[in-house]
Amino acid sequence: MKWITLLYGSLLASIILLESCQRETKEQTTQEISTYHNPPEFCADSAFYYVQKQLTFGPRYLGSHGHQQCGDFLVKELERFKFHVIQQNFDATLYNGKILKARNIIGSYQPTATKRIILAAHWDTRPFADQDTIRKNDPILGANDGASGVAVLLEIARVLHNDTIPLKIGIDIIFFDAEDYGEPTWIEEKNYSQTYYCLGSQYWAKNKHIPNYRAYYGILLDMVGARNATFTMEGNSMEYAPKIVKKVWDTAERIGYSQYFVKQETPSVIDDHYFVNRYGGIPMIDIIHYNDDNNEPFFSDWHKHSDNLEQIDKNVLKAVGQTLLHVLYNE
Ligand code: AHN
Ligand code: ZN
Repeated sequence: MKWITLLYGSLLASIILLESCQRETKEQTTQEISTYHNPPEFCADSAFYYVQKQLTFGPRYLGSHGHQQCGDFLVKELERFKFHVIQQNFDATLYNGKILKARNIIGSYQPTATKRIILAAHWDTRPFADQDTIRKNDPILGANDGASGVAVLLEIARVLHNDTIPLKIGIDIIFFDAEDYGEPTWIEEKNYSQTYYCLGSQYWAKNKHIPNYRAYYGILLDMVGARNATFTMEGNSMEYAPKIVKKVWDTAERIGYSQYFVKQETPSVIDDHYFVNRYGGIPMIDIIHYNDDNNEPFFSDWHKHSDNLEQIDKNVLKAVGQTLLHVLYNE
């Protein structure tokens, strides 16, 4: 009985999405028609639905029931969109010496195309709320820190699958695991020789899912759904892939999203892209909600219980997703 309800639910969701989102029709100049390719529309309602859907699994930290369930859902969804899926299992050694099972999920569009672009986000969530004042030991829901990036990428997969004209380039969507199990703030003795964040990307960068795998460049999404988001030009992205930063920020500006994509350089962040650049040899940028107004580097609900659905703004998901589609369709 339950699967019938589920099937009916997703069917209903698909119908609603089909009605609410249609292909973009924009006025173009003659010159633009020959040189510029307008992509299909990124559906903000569908992306929002994907955030909601992930939250239904509960917190999704390593070892949790929600983590297992959500991972299975991501694989199924990518396969439904005819992406070729590889699950990369590995053992994650935590800051406390414990070892937990983890998996990177890689979905490939046009797996045989040689020119490839990586789109990535972490799919696990933080097991503690160490930036909060209450229930610091309880896991967070990670609507923005986790679910938002994954949601944008699932919607891109849906759009690519639905388009009648396939792109010539290949796209690899990588959902990195074990990004957010870094040592909690109450641990005094920190081991500065390594970070216990970004364990999935550290593993992938040293053990690619395909031998001799290469990509033209990569784009990482981290915390891309909160209202009033500001995506600044992050230091490591500027150091390793300044041209890609420029391309993405120029594209956002061109289509009217400069309120979110701010052309201002901000300090380096250690995130999954750092390890892909450093050990993986692939230039990768990070689109990350940076904001140090209140001495916190990221959005104000970062690593707090308030990182829930209420913080998510469809318009922000749309700005990021539509910008990415414009970039992809013009490669
Ligand atoms: C550090 O806090 C060292 N880097 C930020 C990576 C991160 C955590 N992204 C989301 N959660
Ligand atoms: Zn986090």
